[in-house]
Amino acid sequence: MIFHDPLCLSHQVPEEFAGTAMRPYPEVATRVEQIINVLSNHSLEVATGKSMDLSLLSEVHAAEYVEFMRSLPQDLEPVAPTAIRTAGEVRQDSSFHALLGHYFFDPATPLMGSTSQAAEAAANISLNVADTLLSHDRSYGLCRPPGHHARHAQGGGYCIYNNVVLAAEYLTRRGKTVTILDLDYHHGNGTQEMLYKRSDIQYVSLHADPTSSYPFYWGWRDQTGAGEGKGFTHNYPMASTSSEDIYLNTLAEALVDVTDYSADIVLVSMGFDCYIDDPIAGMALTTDSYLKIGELLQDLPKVGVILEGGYHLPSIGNNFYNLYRGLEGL
Ligand code: Q9C
Ligand code: ZN
Repeated sequence: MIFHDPLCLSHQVPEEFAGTAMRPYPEVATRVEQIINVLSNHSLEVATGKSMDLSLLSEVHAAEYVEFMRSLPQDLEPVAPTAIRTAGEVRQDSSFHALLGHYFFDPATPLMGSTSQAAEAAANISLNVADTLLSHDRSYGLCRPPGHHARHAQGGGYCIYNNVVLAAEYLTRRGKTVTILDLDYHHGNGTQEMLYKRSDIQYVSLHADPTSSYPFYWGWRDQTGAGEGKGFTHNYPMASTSSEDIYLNTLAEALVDVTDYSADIVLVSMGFDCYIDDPIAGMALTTDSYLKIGELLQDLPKVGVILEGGYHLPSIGNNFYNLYRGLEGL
């Protein structure tokens, strides 16, 4: 099953702050539309799925953060924080801009009136993917906005809710062990942090070296988990310009961790921003590489794919389809 919800397309912010000037926002609705186009050209249907119980959202995330998102006015024009609260306090009567800087950790994730609805639709898709995996071997979610940078009580990095962590939590509550395999170009700092002390969800990530790539402060190789979770986080930082060869060899290495852990279900936190022409990244995967990646994952018994980043248009459609082909053995 491939899940999509038209509400995910309603979050449309025009630009982000890029150091000295604004630039067009790369996380556009067209990304998902182009994936759906390619899928329908191959006679593959996407479904909206069921309305799932979203109360889990306020457990995986701080309830006050979810409440803040739900309180945004429907007619809010795109806006990003001007100050990030790295210290100090918000108080009862703190202004909207004060709260924005409290609930977001970077200035490049603008919000608008439809953002909360879009983010809940993405969360709902992710829960549909998880639920489907209880009875099927493969499931795909075209989630937008993406999720893996989102923290327990903060958004950032184009992410509002951590869709893949939500799916993983849904599955562990039904007795399953889960691996999250994160193939986005950027490290999933939110995912790592939310799972760092847990042993029932393994986190394995390939990503660009944090010394030079967003999110900069996480994803170091020696971050391997803490407490109960010691040894259940595996980071594979790579040169930010890595070739297909380096990428696939590193993936083969990381898959040893995955097979050693032998989770009931593998959720792939799937970004397509390692693609050679991605406008905000720098690696060199091709459309053919995504078929190879799918084939490398083909023997895993149960796999769910949750969309994260990937900003080159229109290649994202064919890249997604090739991953699908590899995973399905088509
Ligand atoms: N000069 C995801 O792929 N800004 N998020 C980067 C680069 C934030 C990426 C600026 C990138 C977030 C889901
Ligand atoms: Zn990314």
